[in-house]
Amino acid sequence: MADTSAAMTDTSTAMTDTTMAAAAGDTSASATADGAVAIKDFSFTPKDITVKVGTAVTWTNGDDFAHSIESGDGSFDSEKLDSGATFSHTFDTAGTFKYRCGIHNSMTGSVVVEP
Ligand SMILES: [Cu+2]
Repeated sequence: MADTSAAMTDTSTAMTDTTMAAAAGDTSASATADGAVAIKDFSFTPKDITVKVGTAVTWTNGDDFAHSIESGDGSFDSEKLDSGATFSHTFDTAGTFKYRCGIHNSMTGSVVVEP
């Protein structure tokens, strides 16, 4: 009898874990678990990325030219990123954060952080 009770408790725990795993790993959802933005051909891909609060977004410069990340509000600014360099920022506040390349101002993108 005691074993049955324990098994039921375990099932409940497992269901909770499954729900959390689905939320974090479901690539069909609009928000991604980890944010990755490629810098290539003078553009950010994806140009607009949606992540959950607490997610780190990493930019990787795939061009042969230096780029940088310059946020609109100064909350996340990178150094000059040479070819192959990366820059990460963890977004702890929900909202839409526009940014651009500090070297090529026509390169723009945004990070949408969902609560
Ligand atoms: Cu640039």
